Amino acid sequence: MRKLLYIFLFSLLWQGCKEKKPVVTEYVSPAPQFCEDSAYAYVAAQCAFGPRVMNTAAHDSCGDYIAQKFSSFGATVYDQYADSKLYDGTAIKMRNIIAAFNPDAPARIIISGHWDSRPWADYDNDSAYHRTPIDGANDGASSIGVMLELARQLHQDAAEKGDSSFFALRPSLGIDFICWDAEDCGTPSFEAHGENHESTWCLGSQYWSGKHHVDGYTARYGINLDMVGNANSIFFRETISMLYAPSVVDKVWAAAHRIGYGKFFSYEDGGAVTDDHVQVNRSGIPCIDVIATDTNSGGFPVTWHTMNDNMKYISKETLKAVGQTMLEVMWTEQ
Ligand code: AHN
Ligand code: ZN
Repeated sequence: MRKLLYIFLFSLLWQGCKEKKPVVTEYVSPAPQFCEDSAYAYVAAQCAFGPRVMNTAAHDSCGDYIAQKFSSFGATVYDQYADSKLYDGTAIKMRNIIAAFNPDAPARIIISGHWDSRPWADYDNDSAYHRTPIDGANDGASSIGVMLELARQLHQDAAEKGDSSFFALRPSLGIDFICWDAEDCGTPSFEAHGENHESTWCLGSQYWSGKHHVDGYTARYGINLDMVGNANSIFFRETISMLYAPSVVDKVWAAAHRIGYGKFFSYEDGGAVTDDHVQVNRSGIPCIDVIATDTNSGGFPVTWHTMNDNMKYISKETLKAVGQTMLEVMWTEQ
């Protein structure tokens, strides 16, 4: 009898101990792992063509590469070819590349970035290079590199997950990766800036905002990526994004903080930037800009519009922080 009592008391004690154990609630993300090595390889592959300046063979070949990569990952690729003019009247041929996943789904999300590179290193310390085109490893190739890796993840997910794949679970959701052309050809600083200076940037997205790639196209929201590959990068909340799409800023910043990349996504306000997201907003779709600020200078990345915007300054850590955050946003979307 006494033995039973001891067993009873002991078990009470035991239960008590178990209950006092601290409850560890660790967030488990539903998203797959973004591979920064493959994103890095896609950035390098674009740079290997040479500067992606309109009306050049390097540009055209790289456009084919990007379109082919997206289609190899199972996307439906739309091309938007258009004519435009530089600040000085030079005629250019542009190509926006839109890679659609689950193309017939009514609820769509845009993830975008520009694929052209700046024709002039007009902020290089050496003025001898001011008219030389740049690699644009960060300014251009980094966002497309991240987007290609996101597309590869969707493709892999579809191949491996079957009935529980991303789109099987979200049949009415579609994702469009939009690669803008002719973003970075705004009037160079060595020329007098006319009064239409602002409109000399973002020519590809300007065209798209007037004529979407699909009639009647719309999307829930957009996230534009710009300069997401350099070391010493931090992302502030950009002013125009906060005006037109504050809930999208909240969504993306919360996703980053949830998965441990909070140090890259600061809740401080950045300034307003003329970028492709402005054109997406203009066409009625709320869109934010995820654009880097240099942690040391507080301005654009130090290689911005210089000959140093090359692979030497690309950081896998920054690519990973942005790419994993994007996967988190996608995989927590209903
Ligand atoms: C201007 O400098 C006017 N806008 C910045 C947009 C940009 C250029 N992003 C990359 N290159
Ligand atoms: Zn630029």
